[in-house]
Amino acid sequence: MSQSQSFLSLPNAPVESADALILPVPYERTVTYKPGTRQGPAAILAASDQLEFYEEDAGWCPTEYLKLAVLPSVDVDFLSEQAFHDHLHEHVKKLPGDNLLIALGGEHSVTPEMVFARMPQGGTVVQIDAHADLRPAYHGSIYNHACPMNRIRQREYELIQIGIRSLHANEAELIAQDKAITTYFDRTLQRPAIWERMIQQLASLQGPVWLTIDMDGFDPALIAGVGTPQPGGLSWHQGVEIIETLMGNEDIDICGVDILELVPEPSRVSDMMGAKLVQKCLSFWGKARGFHKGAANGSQIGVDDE
Ligand SMILES: [Mn+2]
Repeated sequence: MSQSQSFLSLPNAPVESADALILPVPYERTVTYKPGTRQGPAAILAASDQLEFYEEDAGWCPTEYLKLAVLPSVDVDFLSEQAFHDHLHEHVKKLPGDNLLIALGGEHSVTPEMVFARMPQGGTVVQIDAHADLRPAYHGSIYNHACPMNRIRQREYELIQIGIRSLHANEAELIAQDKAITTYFDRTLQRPAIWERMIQQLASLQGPVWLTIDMDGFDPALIAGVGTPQPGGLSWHQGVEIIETLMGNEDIDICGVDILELVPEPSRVSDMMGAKLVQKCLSFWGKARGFHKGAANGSQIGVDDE
């Protein structure tokens, strides 16, 4: 476990003064198909070294103004699943607030405790995913990566699912019955009117919001590096539009983002996509909150980028 990981190879700001925290959570215990997601956070950070400081969509260099801190990886070495999840909760609860938290996984089971710790007042979870992840238990455990959104609903968070294309009949029934779950199935999103309705819903959200990005929500032709691939899925530009819409909505308080289930692969396309998703979040979030009008004292100041 590296103790000095960084994003864009930039020096890490002190945690207390950082505008954005990046938290590696290399947890892999319950995955069922292709292993390797424990390597996800390190691969995303390594790929970030190849990004430009300039972010072309919002048209600025986020790190010219934002101070970043990549935190040491969360300890994942526990005897029981519950012990790990309890630890994760306490760990995240101790982090300073009033910043953008971006967690890097690791498997999808890590989302609920981070949401509970960071968003205790309730709110909305927006989930990009191929799978509904609404099983009450799987292989005998509520902590399985097939279950996190069920745990979210048990605590009464509203749930918006985007890109779903694989689920159990019981999950389909739950979606049909539960008024607090809005599910945009992948195939219906191919219709421009449905896509637009989804974007309008995100643009009109208010209050605390958590964005959880399971990388398998994207088209596996684009990103092969996921543990449980499914045909279909979001395009890169659709994913960016979702992030831009949420981060640019000033009526919502982004309590956190997680980018999960990456399994690094030799082409590094998937790793780069994870890194660029982090950069898009930083850029749209920072621009919408006016950092570009503040002092240029971000992490890249004094760093040679030629
Ligand atoms: Mn998932």
